[in-house]
Amino acid sequence: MKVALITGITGQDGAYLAELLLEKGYMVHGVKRRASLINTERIDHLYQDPHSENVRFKLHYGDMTDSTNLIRIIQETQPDEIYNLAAMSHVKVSFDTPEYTANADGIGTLRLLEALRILKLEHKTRIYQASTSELYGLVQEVPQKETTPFYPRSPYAVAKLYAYWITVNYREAYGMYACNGILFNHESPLRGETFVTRKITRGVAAIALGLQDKLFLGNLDARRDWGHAKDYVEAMWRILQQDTPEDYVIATGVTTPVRDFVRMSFAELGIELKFIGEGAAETAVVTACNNEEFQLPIGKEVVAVDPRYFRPTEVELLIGDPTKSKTKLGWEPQYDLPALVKEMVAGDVELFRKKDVAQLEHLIG
Ligand code: NDP
Ligand code: GDR
Repeated sequence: MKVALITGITGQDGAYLAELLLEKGYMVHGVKRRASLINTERIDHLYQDPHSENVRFKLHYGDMTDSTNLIRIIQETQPDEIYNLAAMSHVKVSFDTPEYTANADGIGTLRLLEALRILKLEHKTRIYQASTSELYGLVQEVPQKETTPFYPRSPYAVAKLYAYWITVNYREAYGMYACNGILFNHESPLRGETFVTRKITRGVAAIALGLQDKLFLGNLDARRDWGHAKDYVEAMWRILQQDTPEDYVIATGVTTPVRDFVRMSFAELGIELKFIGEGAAETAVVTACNNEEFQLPIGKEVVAVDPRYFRPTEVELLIGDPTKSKTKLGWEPQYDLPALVKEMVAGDVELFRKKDVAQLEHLIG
């Protein structure tokens, strides 16, 4: 039985990847942080009683900022594959916590690579690094591919740039099977609530159900290449199954402005919008409501721009060229953007019907 270790298993991608690897027959170990509240909601359905026989899913307390702990977990689990998904992954928050972000996202990757060398596992264990389209930052080339120069635009992206290159360096210096997946934005109903897509689909569901008045957003002009996390974890696995270790761009090749994601999400519930004004003064009002269940008054302002969500330096345009991953990995996404939006909006409507979530204003997005 193959053994995998996933850092960041409690996150969006960790949950989908753990599910995939269990389906493939792996023993799955995950690193989880201690938190004052239980933070395993996304993976609770995978939990197996440690007292039962043939347990294939196990969690270990750990943190990317603690080398000794990572060494001990790797020594105990002796993984064939490590998926390094753990990170302070919010671009805007990284401007508030730059040093911590560098430590967890940048040096954290080095800690894992060094742990493999210290434990003499560098020729046994394959390692996947969760690299990001944020590396491309300020546009140098469109669409962005494996050879496009990097120009990071946030403390998060700079930390991930270090992680990218240290992964390449350990591959070249020590012959390790270490790879970067340069993944463009990928979303799902499990997406963290402060990333823009989930913030939008939650907001749309809450507004339609009368639980929220308005959705405040930042830069509506930013364009992203959005895919589905389920498709993207399949690519992670494929990257570690090749004969030779290489880096791959994973993307859909389609880019869409945030404004259109808002429009599509409201339209999913039969609510049509008109955007008025520009920049920080832009708003959106309801022009039609074609759903008996969700009755919003025509002319109601449901979206407004709040400059506090603007970033000191923004990434305006991301669009990936997935030719290499399609050709070499045989990877093909199953979801397009309309299918993603549909699933996310339906998921949030369902969620709000089940429980009254009154803490929306606490989201800092
Ligand atoms: P999430 O934010 O949903 O999950 C991040 C995970 O990392 C969580 O399990 C979190 O734990 C854990 N974590 C954070 N800090 C630490 C730490 N110091 N030590 C141990 N664990 C930690 O991210 P995603 O699932 O969306 O993304 C997975 C990875 O892929 C991240 O590295 C992200 O930067 C990268 N990425 C994501 C993309 C996307 O569009 N989703 C695109 C490209 C790259 P906890 O639950 O306790 O907070
Ligand atoms: P991103 O994702 O920064 O691309 O990083 P996010 O969803 O946070 O932002 C996407 C774009 O939307 C604009 N935006 C807003 N963003 C948030 N969060 N909240 C808002 O209210 C809002 N309004 C507009 C942003 O300015 C931006 O342009 C994600 C993370 O998952 C990273 O970890 C990952 O590496 C990259 O995707 C690829």
